[in-house]
Amino acid sequence: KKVNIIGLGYIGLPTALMFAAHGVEVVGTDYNEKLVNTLKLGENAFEEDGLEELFRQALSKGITFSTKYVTADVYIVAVPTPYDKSSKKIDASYVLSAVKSIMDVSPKGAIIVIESTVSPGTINKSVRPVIEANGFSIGKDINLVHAPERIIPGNMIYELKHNSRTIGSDDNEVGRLIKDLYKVFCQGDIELTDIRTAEMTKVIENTFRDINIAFANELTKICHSDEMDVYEIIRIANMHPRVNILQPGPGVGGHCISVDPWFLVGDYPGLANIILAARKINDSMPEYVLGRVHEIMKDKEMKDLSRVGLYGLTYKDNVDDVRESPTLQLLEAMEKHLAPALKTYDPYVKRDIVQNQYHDLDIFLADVDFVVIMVSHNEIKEVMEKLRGKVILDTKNICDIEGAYKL
Ligand code: SAJ
Repeated sequence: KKVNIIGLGYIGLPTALMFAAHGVEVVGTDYNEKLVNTLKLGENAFEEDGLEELFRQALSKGITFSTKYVTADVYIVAVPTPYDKSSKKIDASYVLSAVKSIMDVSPKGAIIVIESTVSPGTINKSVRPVIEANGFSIGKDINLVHAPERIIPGNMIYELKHNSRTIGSDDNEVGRLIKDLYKVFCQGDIELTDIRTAEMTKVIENTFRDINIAFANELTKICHSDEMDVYEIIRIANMHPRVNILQPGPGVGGHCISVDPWFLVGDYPGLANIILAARKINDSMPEYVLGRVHEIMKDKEMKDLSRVGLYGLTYKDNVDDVRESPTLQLLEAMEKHLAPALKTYDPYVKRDIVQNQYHDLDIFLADVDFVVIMVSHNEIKEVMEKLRGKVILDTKNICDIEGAYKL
Protein backbone atom coordinates (compact mmCIF):
# COMPACT_ATOMS: atom_id res chain seq x y z
CA LYS A 1 0.00 0.00 0.00
CA LYS A 2 1.11 3.56 -0.70
CA VAL A 3 0.73 5.95 2.22
CA ASN A 4 0.61 9.75 2.14
CA ILE A 5 1.21 11.23 5.59
CA ILE A 6 -0.12 14.75 6.01
CA GLY A 7 1.62 16.89 8.64
CA LEU A 8 5.31 16.25 9.39
CA GLY A 9 5.44 17.46 12.96
CA TYR A 10 6.21 15.68 16.22
CA ILE A 11 3.82 12.83 15.42
CA GLY A 12 3.59 12.75 11.63
CA LEU A 13 7.32 12.71 10.95
CA PRO A 14 8.30 9.78 13.20
CA THR A 15 5.26 7.85 11.98
CA ALA A 16 6.13 8.48 8.33
CA LEU A 17 9.74 7.42 8.94
CA MET A 18 8.66 4.31 10.81
CA PHE A 19 6.37 3.13 7.99
CA ALA A 20 9.05 3.85 5.39
CA ALA A 21 11.80 2.13 7.39
CA HIS A 22 9.57 -0.96 7.43
CA GLY A 23 9.25 -1.03 3.66
CA VAL A 24 5.98 0.86 3.13
CA GLU A 25 5.96 3.31 0.23
CA VAL A 26 5.58 6.70 1.93
CA VAL A 27 5.26 10.30 0.82
CA GLY A 28 5.34 12.84 3.66
CA THR A 29 3.42 16.03 2.95
CA ASP A 30 3.53 19.33 4.82
CA TYR A 31 2.47 22.81 3.76
CA ASN A 32 5.59 24.24 5.40
CA GLU A 33 7.93 24.55 2.44
CA LYS A 34 10.96 25.30 4.60
CA LEU A 35 10.43 22.10 6.60
CA VAL A 36 9.94 20.01 3.46
CA ASN A 37 13.12 21.43 1.93
CA THR A 38 15.07 20.70 5.12
CA LEU A 39 13.86 17.09 5.08
CA LYS A 40 14.61 16.75 1.37
CA LEU A 41 18.19 17.82 2.08
CA GLY A 42 18.40 14.89 4.49
CA GLU A 43 18.33 17.08 7.60
CA ASN A 44 16.25 16.06 10.54
CA ALA A 45 13.54 18.40 11.84
CA PHE A 46 13.78 18.00 15.61
CA GLU A 47 15.71 16.26 18.36
CA GLU A 48 14.45 12.94 19.63
CA ASP A 49 16.20 9.77 20.73
CA GLY A 50 16.66 7.42 17.78
CA LEU A 51 15.04 9.77 15.26
CA GLU A 52 18.23 10.42 13.32
CA GLU A 53 18.88 6.73 12.77
CA LEU A 54 15.27 6.11 11.78
CA PHE A 55 15.50 9.04 9.36
CA ARG A 56 18.55 7.45 7.69
CA GLN A 57 16.77 4.10 7.38
CA ALA A 58 13.66 5.72 5.90
CA LEU A 59 15.74 7.67 3.38
CA SER A 60 17.53 4.54 2.31
CA LYS A 61 14.13 2.91 1.74
CA GLY A 62 13.09 5.79 -0.49
CA ILE A 63 10.75 7.98 1.58
CA THR A 64 9.98 11.25 -0.20
CA PHE A 65 8.72 14.61 1.04
CA SER A 66 6.51 17.12 -0.70
CA THR A 67 4.32 20.15 -0.15
CA LYS A 68 1.72 18.46 -2.36
CA TYR A 69 -0.81 15.76 -1.64
CA VAL A 70 -0.30 12.68 -3.81
CA THR A 71 -2.34 9.74 -5.03
CA ALA A 72 -2.21 7.02 -2.37
CA ASP A 73 -4.20 4.13 -0.92
CA VAL A 74 -4.06 5.45 2.62
CA TYR A 75 -3.86 9.04 3.88
CA ILE A 76 -2.74 9.58 7.46
CA VAL A 77 -3.60 13.00 8.86
CA ALA A 78 -1.36 14.18 11.73
CA VAL A 79 -1.95 17.93 11.87
CA PRO A 80 -2.44 20.06 14.99
CA THR A 81 -5.85 20.29 16.62
CA PRO A 82 -5.76 23.27 18.97
CA TYR A 83 -8.75 24.41 20.99
CA ASP A 84 -10.56 27.65 20.58
CA LYS A 85 -9.64 29.67 23.67
CA SER A 86 -13.07 31.29 24.07
CA SER A 87 -15.46 28.38 23.35
CA LYS A 88 -13.00 25.74 24.66
CA LYS A 89 -14.10 23.61 21.72
CA ILE A 90 -11.81 21.96 19.23
CA ASP A 91 -10.52 23.96 16.30
CA ALA A 92 -10.60 21.24 13.65
CA SER A 93 -9.79 23.56 10.76
CA TYR A 94 -6.39 21.99 9.96
CA VAL A 95 -7.93 18.51 9.84
CA LEU A 96 -10.80 19.70 7.65
CA SER A 97 -8.55 21.48 5.20
CA ALA A 98 -6.30 18.41 4.97
CA VAL A 99 -9.33 16.22 4.25
CA LYS A 100 -10.51 18.63 1.52
CA SER A 101 -7.08 18.55 -0.13
CA ILE A 102 -7.01 14.75 0.07
CA MET A 103 -10.29 14.58 -1.85
CA ASP A 104 -8.69 16.47 -4.74
CA VAL A 105 -6.24 13.62 -5.35
CA SER A 106 -7.58 10.46 -3.70
CA PRO A 107 -8.54 7.48 -5.83
CA LYS A 108 -11.85 5.66 -5.29
CA GLY A 109 -11.81 3.54 -2.15
CA ALA A 110 -8.92 5.34 -0.43
CA ILE A 111 -8.83 5.37 3.36
CA ILE A 112 -8.35 8.54 5.40
CA VAL A 113 -6.86 7.85 8.82
CA ILE A 114 -7.12 10.73 11.28
CA GLU A 115 -4.25 10.43 13.78
CA SER A 116 -4.68 13.92 15.18
CA THR A 117 -6.43 13.98 18.53
CA VAL A 118 -10.02 15.13 18.06
CA SER A 119 -12.85 15.74 20.49
CA PRO A 120 -15.43 12.94 20.65
CA GLY A 121 -17.85 13.20 17.73
CA THR A 122 -15.64 15.43 15.54
CA ILE A 123 -15.12 12.88 12.79
CA ASN A 124 -18.79 12.10 12.35
CA LYS A 125 -20.04 15.63 13.01
CA SER A 126 -17.42 17.69 11.16
CA VAL A 127 -15.25 15.53 8.89
CA ARG A 128 -18.02 13.37 7.42
CA PRO A 129 -20.17 16.34 6.22
CA VAL A 130 -17.17 17.93 4.49
CA ILE A 131 -16.60 14.70 2.58
CA GLU A 132 -20.27 14.27 1.70
CA ALA A 133 -20.59 17.90 0.64
CA ASN A 134 -17.91 17.15 -1.95
CA GLY A 135 -20.11 14.46 -3.46
CA PHE A 136 -18.11 11.54 -2.00
CA SER A 137 -19.92 8.62 -0.45
CA ILE A 138 -18.31 7.26 2.73
CA GLY A 139 -17.82 3.52 2.49
CA LYS A 140 -17.69 3.62 -1.32
CA ASP A 141 -15.55 6.50 -2.52
CA ILE A 142 -13.65 7.06 0.67
CA ASN A 143 -13.31 5.44 4.11
CA LEU A 144 -12.68 7.04 7.47
CA VAL A 145 -10.63 5.71 10.38
CA HIS A 146 -9.40 7.26 13.64
CA ALA A 147 -6.03 5.97 14.85
CA PRO A 148 -4.85 8.19 17.72
CA GLU A 149 -1.27 7.76 18.94
CA ARG A 150 0.12 7.33 22.44
CA ILE A 151 3.82 8.07 22.04
CA ILE A 152 5.60 10.21 24.61
CA PRO A 153 8.04 12.88 23.46
CA GLY A 154 11.44 11.85 24.77
CA ASN A 155 10.80 8.16 24.11
CA MET A 156 8.81 8.35 20.90
CA ILE A 157 10.61 5.89 18.70
CA TYR A 158 10.59 3.13 21.30
CA GLU A 159 6.95 3.75 22.14
CA LEU A 160 5.91 3.94 18.50
CA LYS A 161 7.05 0.36 18.17
CA HIS A 162 6.01 -1.03 21.52
CA ASN A 163 2.86 0.77 22.68
CA SER A 164 -0.55 -0.70 22.18
CA ARG A 165 -2.87 1.43 20.10
CA THR A 166 -6.51 2.05 19.32
CA ILE A 167 -8.06 1.97 15.89
CA GLY A 168 -11.56 3.32 15.49
CA SER A 169 -13.56 2.48 12.41
CA ASP A 170 -17.26 2.24 11.76
CA ASP A 171 -16.52 -0.41 9.12
CA ASN A 172 -14.83 -3.52 10.54
CA GLU A 173 -13.14 -4.54 7.34
CA VAL A 174 -11.56 -1.12 6.85
CA GLY A 175 -10.51 -1.14 10.52
CA ARG A 176 -8.79 -4.49 10.03
CA LEU A 177 -6.96 -3.25 6.93
CA ILE A 178 -5.54 -0.32 8.86
CA LYS A 179 -4.70 -2.54 11.80
CA ASP A 180 -2.66 -4.72 9.44
CA LEU A 181 -0.94 -1.66 8.05
CA TYR A 182 0.19 -0.47 11.52
CA LYS A 183 1.22 -4.02 12.37
CA VAL A 184 4.22 -3.65 10.04
CA PHE A 185 5.98 -1.80 12.85
CA CYS A 186 3.68 -1.82 15.88
CA GLN A 187 4.46 -4.70 18.22
CA GLY A 188 1.85 -3.73 20.80
CA ASP A 189 -1.78 -4.88 20.82
CA ILE A 190 -4.05 -3.03 18.45
CA GLU A 191 -7.58 -2.67 19.72
CA LEU A 192 -10.35 -2.24 17.14
CA THR A 193 -13.36 -0.17 18.11
CA ASP A 194 -15.73 2.40 16.61
CA ILE A 195 -14.69 5.94 15.74
CA ARG A 196 -16.43 7.77 18.60
CA THR A 197 -15.05 5.38 21.22
CA ALA A 198 -11.54 5.84 19.84
CA GLU A 199 -11.94 9.62 19.91
CA MET A 200 -13.16 9.63 23.49
CA THR A 201 -10.54 7.13 24.67
CA LYS A 202 -7.66 9.21 23.39
CA VAL A 203 -8.93 12.41 24.96
CA ILE A 204 -9.62 10.84 28.33
CA GLU A 205 -6.17 9.20 28.49
CA ASN A 206 -4.55 12.63 28.45
CA THR A 207 -7.24 14.01 30.75
CA PHE A 208 -6.50 11.26 33.27
CA ARG A 209 -2.87 12.36 33.38
CA ASP A 210 -3.80 16.03 33.65
CA ILE A 211 -6.07 15.34 36.60
CA ASN A 212 -3.42 13.30 38.38
CA ILE A 213 -0.76 15.94 37.88
CA ALA A 214 -3.24 18.54 39.18
CA PHE A 215 -3.70 16.43 42.30
CA ALA A 216 0.06 16.48 42.93
CA ASN A 217 0.16 20.22 42.28
CA GLU A 218 -2.72 20.87 44.66
CA LEU A 219 -0.99 18.80 47.34
CA THR A 220 2.09 20.98 46.87
CA LYS A 221 0.11 24.11 47.59
CA ILE A 222 -1.53 22.53 50.63
CA CYS A 223 1.77 21.25 52.03
CA HIS A 224 3.59 24.52 51.40
CA SER A 225 0.86 26.46 53.20
CA ASP A 226 1.47 24.33 56.28
CA GLU A 227 5.23 23.80 55.94
CA MET A 228 5.11 20.11 55.10
CA ASP A 229 7.35 18.28 52.63
CA VAL A 230 5.13 17.22 49.73
CA TYR A 231 7.80 15.02 48.16
CA GLU A 232 8.28 13.01 51.32
CA ILE A 233 4.52 12.65 51.68
CA ILE A 234 4.09 11.49 48.07
CA ARG A 235 7.01 9.10 48.40
CA ILE A 236 5.57 7.43 51.47
CA ALA A 237 1.97 7.45 50.19
CA ASN A 238 3.15 5.77 46.98
CA MET A 239 4.35 2.79 49.01
CA HIS A 240 0.66 1.92 49.40
CA PRO A 241 -0.13 -0.77 46.81
CA ARG A 242 -3.01 1.19 45.30
CA VAL A 243 -1.65 4.75 45.47
CA ASN A 244 0.45 6.22 42.67
CA ILE A 245 0.66 10.00 42.92
CA LEU A 246 2.50 11.83 40.13
CA GLN A 247 5.11 14.56 40.61
CA PRO A 248 4.24 18.21 41.20
CA GLY A 249 5.89 20.69 38.87
CA PRO A 250 5.85 24.24 37.54
CA GLY A 251 2.82 23.55 35.33
CA VAL A 252 1.66 21.37 32.48
CA GLY A 253 2.79 22.15 28.98
CA GLY A 254 3.01 20.52 25.60
CA HIS A 255 0.40 20.29 22.96
CA CYS A 256 -1.57 17.36 24.34
CA ILE A 257 -2.22 17.26 28.05
CA SER A 258 -2.77 21.00 28.39
CA VAL A 259 -5.15 21.00 25.41
CA ASP A 260 -7.22 17.81 25.20
CA PRO A 261 -9.09 18.15 28.54
CA TRP A 262 -10.49 21.47 27.29
CA PHE A 263 -12.34 19.54 24.55
CA LEU A 264 -14.37 17.82 27.25
CA VAL A 265 -14.93 21.06 29.15
CA GLY A 266 -16.10 22.74 25.94
CA ASP A 267 -18.38 19.89 24.84
CA TYR A 268 -19.78 18.85 28.22
CA PRO A 269 -20.11 22.06 30.24
CA GLY A 270 -21.58 21.38 33.64
CA LEU A 271 -20.49 17.74 33.52
CA ALA A 272 -16.73 18.07 33.17
CA ASN A 273 -16.18 19.48 36.66
CA ILE A 274 -13.09 17.71 37.99
CA ILE A 275 -11.59 18.08 34.55
CA LEU A 276 -12.09 21.84 34.58
CA ALA A 277 -10.78 22.17 38.15
CA ALA A 278 -7.67 20.17 37.21
CA ARG A 279 -7.01 22.37 34.18
CA LYS A 280 -7.29 25.48 36.35
CA ILE A 281 -4.91 24.11 38.98
CA ASN A 282 -2.30 23.14 36.41
CA ASP A 283 -2.68 26.47 34.63
CA SER A 284 -2.19 28.28 37.94
CA MET A 285 1.22 26.71 38.57
CA PRO A 286 3.45 29.10 36.58
CA GLU A 287 1.98 32.04 38.53
CA TYR A 288 2.38 30.04 41.72
CA VAL A 289 6.09 29.64 40.89
CA LEU A 290 6.30 33.38 40.32
CA GLY A 291 4.69 33.91 43.72
CA ARG A 292 7.29 31.61 45.28
CA VAL A 293 10.06 33.63 43.56
CA HIS A 294 8.75 36.81 45.17
CA GLU A 295 8.38 35.09 48.56
CA ILE A 296 11.97 33.81 48.43
CA MET A 297 13.32 37.18 47.30
CA LYS A 298 11.66 38.74 50.32
CA ASP A 299 13.18 36.06 52.52
CA LYS A 300 16.64 36.75 51.11
CA GLU A 301 16.11 40.50 50.99
CA MET A 302 16.70 40.47 47.24
CA LYS A 303 15.13 43.27 45.25
CA ASP A 304 16.50 42.97 41.74
CA LEU A 305 14.34 40.77 39.50
CA SER A 306 16.92 41.11 36.77
CA ARG A 307 19.21 38.84 38.78
CA VAL A 308 16.68 35.99 38.60
CA GLY A 309 17.08 33.38 35.86
CA LEU A 310 14.83 30.57 34.70
CA TYR A 311 16.62 27.37 33.74
CA GLY A 312 14.56 25.66 31.00
CA LEU A 313 12.24 26.91 28.28
CA THR A 314 10.87 23.64 26.95
CA TYR A 315 7.67 22.09 28.24
CA LYS A 316 9.49 19.19 29.85
CA ASP A 317 12.89 17.54 30.23
CA ASN A 318 15.11 16.50 27.34
CA VAL A 319 12.87 17.66 24.49
CA ASP A 320 13.16 20.77 22.31
CA ASP A 321 9.42 21.50 22.18
CA VAL A 322 8.39 24.78 23.83
CA ARG A 323 4.67 24.70 23.08
CA GLU A 324 2.57 25.84 26.06
CA SER A 325 5.64 25.48 28.27
CA PRO A 326 5.34 26.53 31.93
CA THR A 327 8.31 28.89 31.49
CA LEU A 328 6.59 30.68 28.62
CA GLN A 329 3.39 30.79 30.67
CA LEU A 330 5.34 32.32 33.57
CA LEU A 331 6.87 34.97 31.31
CA GLU A 332 3.40 35.75 29.94
CA ALA A 333 2.11 36.16 33.49
CA MET A 334 4.92 38.64 34.17
CA GLU A 335 3.99 40.59 31.09
CA LYS A 336 0.42 40.74 32.39
CA HIS A 337 1.74 42.25 35.64
CA LEU A 338 3.91 44.63 33.58
CA ALA A 339 6.98 43.05 35.17
CA PRO A 340 10.24 42.78 33.22
CA ALA A 341 10.95 39.38 31.63
CA LEU A 342 13.36 37.22 33.61
CA LYS A 343 16.55 35.83 32.14
CA THR A 344 16.26 32.38 30.61
CA TYR A 345 18.52 29.62 29.35
CA ASP A 346 17.80 26.29 27.69
CA PRO A 347 20.36 24.06 25.98
CA TYR A 348 17.66 22.64 23.68
CA VAL A 349 16.39 26.00 22.40
CA LYS A 350 18.87 27.34 19.90
CA ARG A 351 16.72 30.13 18.41
CA ASP A 352 15.88 33.32 20.27
CA ILE A 353 12.25 33.04 21.29
CA VAL A 354 12.05 35.34 24.32
CA GLN A 355 13.76 38.44 25.68
CA ASN A 356 16.88 38.01 27.82
CA GLN A 357 17.52 34.50 26.52
CA TYR A 358 21.00 33.07 26.98
CA HIS A 359 22.67 30.35 24.95
CA ASP A 360 25.61 29.69 27.21
CA LEU A 361 25.08 28.22 30.65
CA ASP A 362 28.17 29.79 32.25
CA ILE A 363 27.38 33.28 31.00
CA PHE A 364 23.78 32.84 32.16
CA LEU A 365 24.90 31.73 35.60
CA ALA A 366 27.35 34.62 35.87
CA ASP A 367 24.48 37.04 35.25
CA VAL A 368 22.05 35.72 37.89
CA ASP A 369 22.03 35.25 41.66
CA PHE A 370 18.78 33.32 41.80
CA VAL A 371 18.12 30.27 39.59
CA VAL A 372 14.67 28.76 39.16
CA ILE A 373 14.91 25.20 37.86
CA MET A 374 11.88 24.85 35.58
CA VAL A 375 12.93 21.73 33.66
CA SER A 376 15.03 18.73 34.68
CA HIS A 377 17.13 18.32 31.53
CA ASN A 378 19.98 15.83 31.92
CA GLU A 379 22.39 18.74 31.49
CA ILE A 380 21.38 20.50 34.70
CA LYS A 381 21.66 17.27 36.65
CA GLU A 382 25.23 16.90 35.42
CA VAL A 383 26.33 20.45 36.23
CA MET A 384 24.28 21.02 39.39
CA GLU A 385 27.42 21.93 41.37
CA LYS A 386 27.69 25.14 39.32
CA LEU A 387 24.57 26.35 41.11
CA ARG A 388 26.17 26.20 44.53
CA GLY A 389 26.17 29.63 46.13
CA LYS A 390 23.08 30.79 44.21
CA VAL A 391 19.61 31.13 45.59
CA ILE A 392 17.77 28.16 44.07
CA LEU A 393 14.10 27.40 43.58
CA ASP A 394 13.90 23.81 42.41
CA THR A 395 10.42 23.14 40.98
CA LYS A 396 11.41 19.64 39.83
CA ASN A 397 12.89 18.25 43.04
CA ILE A 398 16.23 17.35 41.49
CA CYS A 399 18.65 19.57 43.42
CA ASP A 400 20.14 18.46 46.72
CA ILE A 401 22.25 21.55 47.34
CA GLU A 402 21.60 22.66 50.90
CA GLY A 403 19.27 25.60 51.17
CA ALA A 404 17.60 25.04 47.78
CA TYR A 405 13.95 25.95 48.00
CA LYS A 406 11.30 23.56 46.74
CA LEU A 407 7.84 24.32 45.36
N1 SAJ B 1 4.29 16.57 34.34
C1 SAJ B 1 4.25 16.89 35.70
N2 SAJ B 1 4.29 15.88 36.61
C2 SAJ B 1 4.35 14.57 36.25
C3 SAJ B 1 4.36 14.24 34.88
C4 SAJ B 1 4.33 15.26 33.95
O1 SAJ B 1 4.20 18.07 36.08
O2 SAJ B 1 4.40 13.70 37.15
C5 SAJ B 1 4.24 17.64 33.32
C6 SAJ B 1 5.44 17.65 32.37
O3 SAJ B 1 6.53 18.33 32.91
C7 SAJ B 1 4.85 18.34 31.15
C8 SAJ B 1 3.38 17.87 31.16
O4 SAJ B 1 3.13 17.41 32.48
O5 SAJ B 1 4.86 19.74 31.26
C9 SAJ B 1 3.06 16.78 30.18
O6 SAJ B 1 4.12 15.85 30.09
P1 SAJ B 1 3.97 14.29 29.97
O7 SAJ B 1 5.33 13.73 29.88
O8 SAJ B 1 3.08 13.78 31.03
O9 SAJ B 1 3.13 14.06 28.64
P2 SAJ B 1 3.27 14.59 27.10
O10 SAJ B 1 2.36 15.77 26.94
O11 SAJ B 1 4.67 14.75 26.70
O12 SAJ B 1 2.65 13.33 26.32
C10 SAJ B 1 1.31 12.93 26.59
C11 SAJ B 1 1.29 11.43 26.91
N3 SAJ B 1 0.00 11.05 27.46
C12 SAJ B 1 -0.12 10.31 28.60
O13 SAJ B 1 0.83 9.94 29.24
C13 SAJ B 1 -1.50 9.95 29.01
C14 SAJ B 1 1.60 10.64 25.64
O14 SAJ B 1 1.45 9.25 25.88
C15 SAJ B 1 0.64 11.07 24.51
O15 SAJ B 1 0.93 10.38 23.30
C16 SAJ B 1 0.85 12.54 24.26
O16 SAJ B 1 0.51 13.25 25.46
C17 SAJ B 1 -0.04 12.98 23.10
O17 SAJ B 1 0.49 13.21 21.99
O18 SAJ B 1 -1.26 13.03 23.26
